[in-house]
Amino acid sequence: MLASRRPRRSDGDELFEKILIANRGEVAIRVIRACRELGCKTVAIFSEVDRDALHVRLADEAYCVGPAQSARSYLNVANIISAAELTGVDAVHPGYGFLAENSGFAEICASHGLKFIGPPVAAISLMGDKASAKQRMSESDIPVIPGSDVVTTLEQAKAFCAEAGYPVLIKATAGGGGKGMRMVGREADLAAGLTAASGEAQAAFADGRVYVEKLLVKPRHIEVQVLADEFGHVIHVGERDCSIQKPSHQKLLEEAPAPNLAHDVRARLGAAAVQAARSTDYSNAGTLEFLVDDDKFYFMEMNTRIQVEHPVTEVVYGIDLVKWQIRIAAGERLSVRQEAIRPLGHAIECRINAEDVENRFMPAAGKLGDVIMSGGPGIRVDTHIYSGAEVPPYYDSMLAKIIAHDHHRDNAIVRMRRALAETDIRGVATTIPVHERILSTPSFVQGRTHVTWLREEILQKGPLAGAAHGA
Ligand code: MV4
Repeated sequence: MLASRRPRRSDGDELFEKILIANRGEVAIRVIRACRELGCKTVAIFSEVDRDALHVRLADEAYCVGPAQSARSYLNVANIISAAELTGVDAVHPGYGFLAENSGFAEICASHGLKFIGPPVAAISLMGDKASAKQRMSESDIPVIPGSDVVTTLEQAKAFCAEAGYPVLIKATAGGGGKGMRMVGREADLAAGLTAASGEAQAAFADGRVYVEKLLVKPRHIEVQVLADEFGHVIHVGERDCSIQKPSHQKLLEEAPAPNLAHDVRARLGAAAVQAARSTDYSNAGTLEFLVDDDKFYFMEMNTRIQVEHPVTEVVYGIDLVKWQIRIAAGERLSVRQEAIRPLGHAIECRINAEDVENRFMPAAGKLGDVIMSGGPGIRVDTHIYSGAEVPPYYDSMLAKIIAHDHHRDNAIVRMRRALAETDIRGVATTIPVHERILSTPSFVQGRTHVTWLREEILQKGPLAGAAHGA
């Protein structure tokens, strides 16, 4: 059945009537909340193990799209499109993960008359290929890390490395997230590095192409939030420092603004992000990731979705990014001018995952006991868990995000320590102990972290105090 849909209006006083949220967990709830405040009805989807999930309860309607395994439910395009048609929604919000950066899914939505709440298909595909993304940015005068083209022979790799100097980093064209990445310190190890990286990339992405970059030593990961409407108006909403990541390259703690960032570097990052979005005819929300080395920065990749860490930007800039995603997709013009985008204070987000930090962040599924979340002044908690809920082993292990906001970074840190102390999640091990350690480490308090800081200053320094949390 193909439900009739109202024509969309461009004057912005009318949004979608009903939106399907193609996701689960806290982000599904985040989107449902935005929809409700905008007056849009919501349709949730769920897998067989998510019947009692909070996103299902909070939506106006909910439909089961398959068994527990993501490939058969949250990634099941046919079933998701069927649910959208059956319920007569006019738009689909993909959240993050799952189908959010799948250009094929965005295309299928469009061909079924469903507005995909995200960027154009062409922008998703361009940025999904790390080599083409880097090339486009380079052509648009955005600084990129010195690197080779795709290397198909050892000789090509050797030629680049001899010119750039060791150490180098081999990266997968289809990669991102660190998969298929190999550091090589000398020419003698280059062949083995190429074989390993290419093999890993082939296994992970069915695409073994790799390229080589000069290795940056102790850079910071700083990303810039952009918003673009469908009429070519682009703004940036400041930066986030996401240098604190697990060995698997998943972010653990993020903050806005980035501490100790020179004014001119901040301004140049913002301008580069806007230019990058313009050069790809971008629309909707997106994030430009950069590696920052003192006063130099380099484009790393662009995420064509709303990100997990978007709340730190929201609280510091007083802007609802998810509502803007929906408004932009509905054809509204961005009414905010760049000059009006001003940060107020500082925000830190801690990701509370069901993981055993002592056991290399091993995911910990199971039935939760009592769950007590924090709150009070300057604390926002985005979560889908509740006392007695099941944490299924099939999905991402993130249970909650605690966001602490205050006028100054030092106070935001104090506030986050208070929130972590109040939080009591029984039944599974969580990342709370590692956050407590991070927040009381002097170099963090001084704002002197970088991408290898967590490993060097926290994980290699022995067992965590307070590991008695949880189970
Ligand atoms: C790098 C780098 C140093 N030099 N590239 C890691 C995942 C992928 N997105 C890119 N990554 C890196 N690329 C060059 N040329 C260091 C990293 C890196 C990293 C980057 C961001 C956040 C955490 C990281 C942890 C280790 C290495």
